[in-house]
Amino acid sequence: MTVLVGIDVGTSGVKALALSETGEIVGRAEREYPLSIPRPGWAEQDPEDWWRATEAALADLDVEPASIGLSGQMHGLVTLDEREQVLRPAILWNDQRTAAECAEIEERVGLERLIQLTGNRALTGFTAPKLLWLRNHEPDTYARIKHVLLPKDYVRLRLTGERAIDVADASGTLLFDVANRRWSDEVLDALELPAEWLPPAHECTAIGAAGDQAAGALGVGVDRPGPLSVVLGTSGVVFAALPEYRPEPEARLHVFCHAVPGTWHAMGVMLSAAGSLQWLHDALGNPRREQLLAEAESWEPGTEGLFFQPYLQGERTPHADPDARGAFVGLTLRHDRGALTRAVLEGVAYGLRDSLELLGVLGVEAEVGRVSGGGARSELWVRIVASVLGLPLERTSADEGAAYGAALLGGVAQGVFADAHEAVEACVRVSDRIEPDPGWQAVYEEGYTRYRVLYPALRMLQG
Ligand code: XUL
Repeated sequence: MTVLVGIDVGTSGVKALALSETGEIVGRAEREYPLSIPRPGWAEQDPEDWWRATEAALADLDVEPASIGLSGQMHGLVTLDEREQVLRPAILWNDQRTAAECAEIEERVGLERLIQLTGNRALTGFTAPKLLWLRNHEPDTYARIKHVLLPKDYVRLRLTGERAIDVADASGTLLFDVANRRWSDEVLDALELPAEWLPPAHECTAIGAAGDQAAGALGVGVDRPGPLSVVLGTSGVVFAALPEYRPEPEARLHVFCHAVPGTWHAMGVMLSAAGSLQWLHDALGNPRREQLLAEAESWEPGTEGLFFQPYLQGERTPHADPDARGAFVGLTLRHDRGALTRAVLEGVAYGLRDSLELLGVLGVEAEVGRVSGGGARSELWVRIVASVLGLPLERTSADEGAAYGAALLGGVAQGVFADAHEAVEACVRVSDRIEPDPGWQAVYEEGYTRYRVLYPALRMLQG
C-alpha cells in the first residue's frame, strides 16, 4: 500500500498522520512540547523540541512512507549560524514584542507601497519585524545570522539537509512579493536585510509543503473559491480561496499565496481561539475537558449576559493590537465555571465573525464553511460558531486539517496525484454538517452587536 505521511509542526505539539492514497487514515501520532512566555506578550520555542517531537512521532507512526509532506505554525523566526546551528529560541507567530519594528518597516517602505508589494501591512507576528527586533535588541546574535528559516522548514533541514520554503509560508514573512510569488528585493533593500539569508522559495506542490493555514485549507477541501476554511486551533482562522490576487486596500486581512500553484487566499487570524479554552482549562486547575464542555452546554446561549474578549495574547484580526487584553465582562453570582467556558466559546465565535465580516468587504460570499482544528471536536462549539457566523459548518473525516493537507501536498510532490485538485477529490470527504440554530442565531446577532462595543470600551482602560 502507498502510504502518505503528513506532519504539522504546531504550537502545542507535532501531529503526524499516515494516509492511504484514497485518504483513509492508517496511522496517527502526536507529541507535545512546551511554549515559553518569557515576558507578557512574548512567545518562544526551542527548535530542537520540534525536531525531537517529529522524530518521535515518525517513529511512533512506524510506516514506510512514499512521501512526507510538511506543514506548521507560520511566521516563526528561526535563526542559524554558518554551521546551521540554532542561534536563539524561535520567536513565534503570536509573539507581540515588535510593535516598534512594525512602525519602522511601515516608515521605511511606506504603508501603501508595502501593501502593494507584499499584500499585507506590518504585523507584530510576521517574520520581518522579528529580524529587525534582533538587530535592535540582540545585535550580537544578529551579527551571527547566516540563514533564516520558518518552523517547519527547520524540521525539513533536519530531516533532509535541505534549506527551502514554500510560497504560502513565505507570504507570511513580509519579505515576499505575494503577487509575483518570489522574494521582494525592494522590501529586502529597504529593510537592509540580506537576500542570501533566505531559502529558495518553491510552489507548495513542488516541495510537498505549506504553512499550516494553506495546508489546512487543502486538507478540508478548500482548493478553490467555494467553502471557507474555519479553524479552531490555538489560533482561530476564517480563510477564503480567492479567484485572483486581490489585496484588501487597508490590509486588515492577510492576503497570501495559496497552496495551489497560481492561486491566492485571504484570511483573518485570531491569536487565541482553542488557545483561550486551553488557558481557561489550565486556570481552572485542569478539570476533565468533556466535563467543562458539558457544564457549558447546560447554559443558555448568551450565558446570561456574560461576555469574553479573547485577546489573551494581543490580537491580529480585526484590531492588529499587540497590547489588547482578554476580559470577562458581565459576571453575576450565578455564573459558574460552565458559564465561563460557554462565554469563552462564544467570545471566540464572535472574534471569528469579525474576520467573516472583513471577508465580505473583499467580496467573498460564502455559503458553507469546513471546520478543523482541536476545537472542531466539540459539537457544541461548532454549533455556536455556525450560529454566530450564520453558516453551516461541515466537518471532514480528519480534523487535523494541516497534517492532512501536508500529506496530500507530499503526495502531489511525489507524483501520487497529478495535482492538488486531484488529491482533494481522491481523499477529502465531508463526514457531517452542523447547521446554525435559528433560536441561537437571534441571540448571537444581538450578542455580536454588544461584543463589538467591548474592545473600544476596554481599550480606554489600558492607557
Ligand atoms: C497564521 C498564523 C497562525 C499560525 C498558527 O497567520 O499566524 O494560524 O500559523 O499555527
